[in-house]
Amino acid sequence: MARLIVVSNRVATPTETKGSAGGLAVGVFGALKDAGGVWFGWSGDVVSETVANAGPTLVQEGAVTFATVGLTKKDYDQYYRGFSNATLWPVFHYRNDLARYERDEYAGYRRVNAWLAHKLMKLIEPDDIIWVHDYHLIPFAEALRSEGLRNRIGFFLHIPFPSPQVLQTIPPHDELVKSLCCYDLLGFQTRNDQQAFHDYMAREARGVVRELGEKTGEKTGEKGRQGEHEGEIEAYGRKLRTGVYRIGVFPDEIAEQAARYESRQHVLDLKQSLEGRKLIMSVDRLDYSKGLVERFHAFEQLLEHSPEWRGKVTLVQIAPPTRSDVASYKVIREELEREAGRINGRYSGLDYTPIRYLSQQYDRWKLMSLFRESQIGYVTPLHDGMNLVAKEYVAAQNPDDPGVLVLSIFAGAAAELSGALLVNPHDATGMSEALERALAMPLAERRERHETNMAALRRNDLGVWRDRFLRDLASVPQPR
Ligand code: GDG
Repeated sequence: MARLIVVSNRVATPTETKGSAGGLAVGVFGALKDAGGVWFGWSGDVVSETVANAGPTLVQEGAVTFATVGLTKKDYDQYYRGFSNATLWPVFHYRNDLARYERDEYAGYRRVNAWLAHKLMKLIEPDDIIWVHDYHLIPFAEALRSEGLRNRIGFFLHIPFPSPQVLQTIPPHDELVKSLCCYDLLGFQTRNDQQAFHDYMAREARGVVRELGEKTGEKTGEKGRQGEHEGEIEAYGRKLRTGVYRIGVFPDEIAEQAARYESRQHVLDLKQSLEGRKLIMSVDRLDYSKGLVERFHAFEQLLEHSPEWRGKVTLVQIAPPTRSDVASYKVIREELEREAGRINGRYSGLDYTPIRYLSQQYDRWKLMSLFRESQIGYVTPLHDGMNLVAKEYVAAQNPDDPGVLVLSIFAGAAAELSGALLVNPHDATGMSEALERALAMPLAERRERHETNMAALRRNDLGVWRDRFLRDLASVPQPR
């Protein structure tokens, strides 16, 4: 069996792969453990040039080598904070209004990709399969190819792929797409994202796009393949495959842990403090793509238009800050604090605060047990590649008395979770109506919706996502 090399902007630490950090790290590590190999990327540290050049630092854990490098301040500013998070992230989430373009940041982005690729070259063996993750590393395969590498290289985009006109707001859009064509397999979260890429390839890059049709589970006998289209592209002198691979979770493990933590002190404390009120739970990295302000406004409308709910329902929003040195993240944080304060000022009582806004990180299993305790999972991003919180919320419910998922149509997860109440995050009235409907939903309907969602999660769990991608990558012809 070929070894696997995983490349991602950040590398999980060996401890994080043991369970509590998050599903993705555990899922990817599972594949690495089976095949043996290397997990390569940035350590998360900003270091001097001498230290950066001395890397990578290698840590061995069984058959897996964790190989990490530090970044200099300049590299961090240009590659990570600049082009990745102040250009690509906003544009790929349809927020061109928040994006900036600086030529030297783009140059830094390409320089760091080339430097990382050069560092990795020494660790690659001839039959290794290379799996690169996310928007920070679009030019990575091109850099490896220019060092002469012939191995199979796949890329999975965790975030949406924008429509061609939106992508074109990034001045070097054509170079980025040409770089993507140096991969052998491109994986997208949804059919929409894949289609947007195909549209660009056909219309702007004048490539040949072949839709190879929909794979059905019946034809292949495989789990979780329904609705997953395959494509083949010929462009810039290369031939590559595209596919839809919807990322999932391990639902039974989450259900088990959420139930195990149910009687812990933090849950009892929360229950006591709610004094019988209904609980709406939201958890997101603090990011403008997650639609937090719009969500607060819809909750405010519920209190405004349905006075019977005042004092009877609490929204807990957990939002650990991320990328706080990027200007637009400071703005969203201030706006959120202001809006939570304003709404609470309007509707609080001496013993009631409608929104509890917690700007901090919580333990993963604690979060799952809070999900289980709540009546509504309120997940309303403006754009989201998949949104794992929606899936975790479903998995954490008590099947005998499940909560209701209120989910944005703009989350990739909406294509699978047909048992959710789907909402448009730009429609505050529609969202507040959905909240009301969820709060009053009879048990039989809640159970039915939950079963539908759980079946979808089991059909396409994290293992299915990972194994399908790797199997498809292994089956593409070896590049010449
Ligand atoms: C990107 C794409 C795509 C959140 N707060 C805490 C915490 N979390 C965990 C959640 C979940 C993860 O972080 C967030 O994943 P999401 O999928 O919701 O969103 P992104 O971070 O934006 O991820 C997204 C994903 O990649 C995977 O492909 O689905 O669309 O944007 O697991 O539970 N975990 C802990 N404490 C917190 O306070 N422990």
